[in-house]
Amino acid sequence: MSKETKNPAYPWASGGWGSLKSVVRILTQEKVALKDSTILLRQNKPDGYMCVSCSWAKPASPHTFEFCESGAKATAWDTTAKRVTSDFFRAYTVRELLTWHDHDLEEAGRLTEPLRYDASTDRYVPVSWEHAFEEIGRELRAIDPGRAVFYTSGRASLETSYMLQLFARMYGTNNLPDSSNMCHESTSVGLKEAIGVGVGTISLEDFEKTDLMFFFGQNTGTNSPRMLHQLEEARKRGVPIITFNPLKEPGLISFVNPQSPSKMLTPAETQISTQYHQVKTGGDTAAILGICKAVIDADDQAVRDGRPRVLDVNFIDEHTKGFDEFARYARETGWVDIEQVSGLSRDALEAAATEYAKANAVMVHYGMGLTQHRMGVQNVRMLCNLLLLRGNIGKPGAGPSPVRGHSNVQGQRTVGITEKPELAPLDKLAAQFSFEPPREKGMNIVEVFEAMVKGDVRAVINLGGNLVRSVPDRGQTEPAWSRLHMTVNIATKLNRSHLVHGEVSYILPCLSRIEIDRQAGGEQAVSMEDSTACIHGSKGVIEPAGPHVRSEPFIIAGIAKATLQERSTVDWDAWRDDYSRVRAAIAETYPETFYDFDARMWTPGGFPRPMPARERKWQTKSGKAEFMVTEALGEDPDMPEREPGALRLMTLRTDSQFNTTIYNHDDRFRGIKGTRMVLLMNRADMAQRELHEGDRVTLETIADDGIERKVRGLSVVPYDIPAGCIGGYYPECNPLLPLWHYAKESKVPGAKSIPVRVTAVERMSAV
Ligand SMILES: Nc1nc2c(c(=O)[nH]1)N[C@H]1C(S)=C(S)[C@@H](COP(=O)(O)OP(=O)(O)OC[C@H]3O[C@@H](n4cnc5c(=O)[nH]c(N)nc54)[C@H](O)[C@@H]3O)O[C@H]1N2
Ligand SMILES: Nc1nc2c(c(=O)[nH]1)N[C@H]1C(S)=C(S)[C@@H](COP(=O)(O)OP(=O)(O)OC[C@H]3O[C@@H](n4cnc5c(=O)[nH]c(N)nc54)[C@H](O)[C@@H]3O)O[C@H]1N2
Ligand SMILES: [Mo]
Repeated sequence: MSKETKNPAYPWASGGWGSLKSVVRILTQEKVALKDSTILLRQNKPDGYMCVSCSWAKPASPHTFEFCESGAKATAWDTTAKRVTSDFFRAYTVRELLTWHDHDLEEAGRLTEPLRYDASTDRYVPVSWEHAFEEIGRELRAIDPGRAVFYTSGRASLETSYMLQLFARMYGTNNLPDSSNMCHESTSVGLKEAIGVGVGTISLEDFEKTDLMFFFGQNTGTNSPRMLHQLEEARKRGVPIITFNPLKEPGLISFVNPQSPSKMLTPAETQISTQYHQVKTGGDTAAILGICKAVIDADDQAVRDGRPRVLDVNFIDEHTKGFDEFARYARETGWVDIEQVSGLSRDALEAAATEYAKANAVMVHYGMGLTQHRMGVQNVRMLCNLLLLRGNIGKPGAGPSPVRGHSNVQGQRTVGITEKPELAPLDKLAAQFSFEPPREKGMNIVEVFEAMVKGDVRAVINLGGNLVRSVPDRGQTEPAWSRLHMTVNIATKLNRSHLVHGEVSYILPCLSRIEIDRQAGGEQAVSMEDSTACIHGSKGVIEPAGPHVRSEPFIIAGIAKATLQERSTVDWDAWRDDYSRVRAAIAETYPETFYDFDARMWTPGGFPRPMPARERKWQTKSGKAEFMVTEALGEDPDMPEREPGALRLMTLRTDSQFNTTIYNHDDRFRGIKGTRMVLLMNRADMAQRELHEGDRVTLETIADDGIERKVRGLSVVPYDIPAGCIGGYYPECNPLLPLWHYAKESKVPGAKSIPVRVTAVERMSAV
């Protein structure tokens, strides 16, 4: 069956009954008792726990059901009744477990005991926490700190993150990469240069005041579904939504609120996007420049006609730098080039520009479709150009809105997790803790793996994550991982990165933040920052997964104390026993943001971080908001445009996964069932290669570095996707992504534009 018309295999709106069924299915699969499922009602509430799924804002007056299908799945996954105990590791060797699918490893259940790899039996065997800390500490002391790496996946709380960065720096390294290196680092770099803050400037209230929204490369229905509430409300006020996405994602087309009983009975859909532009992958810089060009042309015409200006000239004069040069560039760039690179017509882009010019307050939401490209930072800068033309930053209802991924990925940066020394308050830390922090730059994820491939990394401490699955170039990076001297994994569930282990390897089971965290100082709470830069408290509500499972702060404190010994000026035991002491230290380091932290973290809706750009104070090099002339229209220098048969592969998420965690093998919204080994392809591209639905193909990366990168057995699905662009799933397609194919200025891997060709074909269809 073809998937070319409007959501053919998923012909109804996102949300609705499909969503409810899917929630019930996972609660049953994970054996979460129905009475326990009421914990969902405490999700994202001021007195409850913050969802472990996405980072979307948590309103001050939440809906009764302030959770979504994705959040319910993530909760069920953590609160599962299934357990991995020492019996499990007695039953299976690591070699056997390496043959398991990612889904099956995590599906085995929650980790319950600290484990150490035993080479003589090829098994993980239980050890005491004291033994684990002592040996990890001893090993770390024996290593040059520059060759140890401390990775954070974006779930860890502000308290844990602050402890980890301080520990790493006292130990002697800024090697503090985090998941944002593969995600919104293009935002952190691009927005910072343009407007002086590396995060979005919008708040939830802005949704009530906006009169136009753009979406670029963000799949709301799957990845931040609670945001659909705000979109639905804005649509009711008649706010237009203009979307740019190569795929017609159901969640961006229409929505039935599964939590609104009246709508479930008479399933009225809310139309989400009022214009939908199927831009070519990597074509956004050109598309946005086209909109800018049309707006500037309209302004030129208004000047000639003596009509009111289209540009916000006062804002441009007072607040920005570089306008004249940018305007010249936009006027001089030809429509033919813009149309060719974006894959969109001048008419379509002018239609978007017409809406833009009418609106007083415009928000731009965006995600991985912009950031994970060779030109990822440039995409973000071009977006800022568009906003600046009409003063759409620092006024109600307007601003850039990078929709963040993991639930505290933004917050980790706020409290010092960064490999860039200039972004960490090193002088302050030095004075506060009387030590000399390292000043040299640490490694980001790409640099870590480049060094690892060369054999220059000795140990990796993973606070969450599954790097052998999530990073590029599996053919090189996975073997490099297995050559590490030490791998330490602090995790809730078993994954492949634990099995492709170093010589000394530990799995340390930690609490999920849905669980009650009891320490000597009583029950503890933690905090995190959402996508709109608001900081919230979070308190666990269910019993821990087992008596030997420990909190992340407990584990970091244990490793830090054992490693640093008498060198440490921190009383790690005291911090472990009472996290308000950690919060006091955070408040001392960052008084402007975190004053009175303990009390303010319970503010309904969270407390906002100071955000100079919201007040039109620009902490950029020039002290102004900066326009940027891009180097090129967005052409990817790694993409051999002239090679016949070259295709751009984007790697996608389904509604049944959270990054490398695979809940099941369906992609409900895109109409794919039971397999993730698919290739979404335009019919014209299929015809050109004489491919039929269901044929199995091999993809090969186009590169001239002599390394063969292939993924075999991808089943072809005809799909409504621009010609020359194809789609596959993350992480299955990661072997195709070269480590050197990343955004130039941010080093975010170009996961949405991998140059590939189809090689072998296994014909499954009767021709
Ligand atoms: N349920 C669930 N929720 C999640 C996650 C999850 O895996 N599952 N992951 C979390 C994390 S860490 C993150 S970072 C976010 C990710 O959330 P998103 O930012 O939405 O990322 P993706 O799902 O990778 O892809 C985004 C969209 O970009 C489009 N796209 C691809 N290439 C281009 C392009 O060149 N231009 C444009 N305009 N669009 C393009 C794709 O069609 C897709 O709709 O979600 C978070 N939330
Ligand atoms: N090709 C391609 N590659 C990509 C992407 C893409 O779109 N395409 N997206 C990139 C993005 S945006 C991201 S963010 C990265 C994510 O990459 P990672 O951070 O490496 O991966 P995750 O899948 O988020 O991590 C999953 C593991 O975290 C552990 N975990 C879960 N909850 C907790 C917890 O509360 N505490 C601790 N300590 N551990 C926990 C579990 O053991 C689980 O197996 O992948 C990137 N890689
Ligand atoms: Mo992410």
